[in-house]
Amino acid sequence: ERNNGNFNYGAYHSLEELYQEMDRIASDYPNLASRQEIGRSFEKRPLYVLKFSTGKGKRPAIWLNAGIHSREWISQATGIWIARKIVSDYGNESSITSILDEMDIFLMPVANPDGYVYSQTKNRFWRKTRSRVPGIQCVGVDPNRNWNASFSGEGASNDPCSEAYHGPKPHSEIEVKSVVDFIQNHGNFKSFIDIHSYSQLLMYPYGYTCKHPRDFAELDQVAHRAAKALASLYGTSYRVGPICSTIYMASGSSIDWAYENGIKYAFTFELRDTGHYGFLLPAQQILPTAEETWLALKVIMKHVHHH
Ligand code: ING
Ligand code: ZN
Repeated sequence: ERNNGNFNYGAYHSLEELYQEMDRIASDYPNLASRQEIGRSFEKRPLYVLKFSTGKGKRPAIWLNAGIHSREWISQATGIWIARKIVSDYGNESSITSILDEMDIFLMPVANPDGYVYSQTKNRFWRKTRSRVPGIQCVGVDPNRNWNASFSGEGASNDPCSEAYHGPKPHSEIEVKSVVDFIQNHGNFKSFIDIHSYSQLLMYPYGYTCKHPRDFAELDQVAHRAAKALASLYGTSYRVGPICSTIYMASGSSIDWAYENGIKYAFTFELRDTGHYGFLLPAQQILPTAEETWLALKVIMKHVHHH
């Protein structure tokens, strides 16, 4: 087994460095990981997903989504750390080994690459995509209001200049459409987990209504167990609940779309911290954040595997 080479998992990286590291993970573990291009961004950057699989065909699968909002850098950093963790733990740690013996994991560490490059080079606090529409001055759409789940309902904005602009139509953003098409073509996803920052929350549907989902009791119980595992490492405390009553009403989000399309185990994390550093979480917190988050993810993934 190779080491981590030059890649420092305790630092924030450029898109190019993250994409290179994804490639290296795949080439270090060719029987376990592969990097797939699922489309191109508005600015024509590749949209890369790492597939972790030990079998053939369309096994039941888990989608791990990070970096949909570009300024939430701890999300992309945690995503790439998880990728390395999966390949180095397979065959050495029993829970990830048994999950991957029967299921596939798809991990997208940078779901909004145009926004990430813009946040790294021009405006650190850029959240949206970088799409442009003729005749409209403001750039970008909130890619977590653009999914076809109560699209343009409460908790999204019609104003193209808003940070929560839902876009001209559902899946108008190629970054969103590419994931939707991939998941629908695959047809066997059991879980969709979207990773944001910040606020230390672990949430499940719905965002577009405060009505409880059909699977409320089960999702709430799994989320509480996951949050407990997360806290066991460094004491980081998370609040748990449906999006609507835990953070705010939000329509057109990825996990509401997943849940309404039959992917029952739909969760979203808001990683560290609770606002002291906010989006500017110091790099020294990347490794502890990723490690504690992994414990929560394993609780969820084990539950998905057993159900
Ligand atoms: N928060 C999320 C947002 O998109 C969220 C909260 C998550 C809403 C999942 C709906 C669904 O506003 C951040 N920080 O982006
Ligand atoms: Zn976000």
